[in-house]
Amino acid sequence: MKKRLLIIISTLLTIAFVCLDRPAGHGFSGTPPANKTGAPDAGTCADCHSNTQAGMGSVAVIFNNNNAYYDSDSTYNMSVVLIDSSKVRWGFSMVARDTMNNNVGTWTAGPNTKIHSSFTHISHLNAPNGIPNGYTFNFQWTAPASYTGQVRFYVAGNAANANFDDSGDNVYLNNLTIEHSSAQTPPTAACKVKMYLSGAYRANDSMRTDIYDGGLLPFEQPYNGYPWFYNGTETIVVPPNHSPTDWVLLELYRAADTTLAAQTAALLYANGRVASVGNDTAVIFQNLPTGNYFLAARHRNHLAVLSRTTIALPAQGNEGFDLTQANTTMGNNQTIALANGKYALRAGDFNADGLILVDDFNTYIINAALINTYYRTDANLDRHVTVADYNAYTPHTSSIGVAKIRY
Ligand SMILES: [Ca+2]
Ligand SMILES: [Ca+2]
Ligand SMILES: [Ca+2]
Repeated sequence: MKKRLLIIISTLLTIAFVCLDRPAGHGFSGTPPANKTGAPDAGTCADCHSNTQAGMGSVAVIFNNNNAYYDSDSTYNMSVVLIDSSKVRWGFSMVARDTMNNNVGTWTAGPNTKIHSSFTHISHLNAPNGIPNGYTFNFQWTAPASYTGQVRFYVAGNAANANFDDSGDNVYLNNLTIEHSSAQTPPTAACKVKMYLSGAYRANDSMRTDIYDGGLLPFEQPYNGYPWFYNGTETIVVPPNHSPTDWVLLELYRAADTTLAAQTAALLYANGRVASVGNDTAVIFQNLPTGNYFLAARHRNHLAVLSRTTIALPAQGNEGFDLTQANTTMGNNQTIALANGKYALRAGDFNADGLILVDDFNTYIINAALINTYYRTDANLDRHVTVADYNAYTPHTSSIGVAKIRY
């Protein structure tokens, strides 16, 4: 019973202490509450104090004597400079965010500063008072150990009038963007990709590997010619652990502006898995900045598709693109349902222009009988051009690929 009473008293004391942390009408001169930094998901000092950006002053972030770059795992001097000729008391709150708006790096407090909330933001401590015109807070920031790309510091500064009330204060917002040193290259990004080709699909979640098994798969990626003109040097040097179905060409487009960010040729395996040469499980994109990306998947004679959604890369876990699921590609009816309930790219775009039309038939009919070949009109990838390839093409005539990735 005594123990329970102690717990109740202790709880009441804690509540009282939390409330006292912000005495009515006395602002947050001790330390500010969390998430008042002006970052995209945060409030500002003006949530309590008046006059955002209303005064004649300013707040600025200084990074390492105005340096524009940082290196991984390095510590930098930083300052928050508040100026307002009409005020005498000073406070701020700041976070560092990557392009995905994650908190990044760690802080080291300096005079009159304090680190909060699992090191995610830094603020004033015991707001300096009675100092006219402005105040500069100094502290340090240490960059993440691994490549993080662009970092943005968001700051909210409070130039206060020391009237022991939220009124009469000027709140200023600013941010500073710092790039990663160009001397350090971005990391490789591993991405899971799964897709089926309707022409090569047989049954039981499996596609043909006749081309590779027949010794006809080129060792060098085949997308260097028209219409792709992809000049990658992906080459099979050591035989893969499993037989590939064919090469595919993958592209990443930036979510922000849908511009092309990266391309790579990779091997598609019988079970739909796509992996870079020498990698069993993932597609590797070299030198890919951190960001959100759409994926385009291209094959020599199937209709190219663009993912419906984006993912963040480099990925932390098993994130990726499973294009064998319904509604995973942009546009309507870009893929075709298979007997296993999964979806596949449509066979028959023999000239790979993003449309399956009569000119594809004309491409086919020029050489309607070829054996033991790696040829663009072999729609079912059995290494022969026969009427079976015409039959693989006909269900998909009049298919129109999404404009973004058509040639
Ligand atoms: Ca005030
Ligand atoms: Ca075509
Ligand atoms: Ca064939």
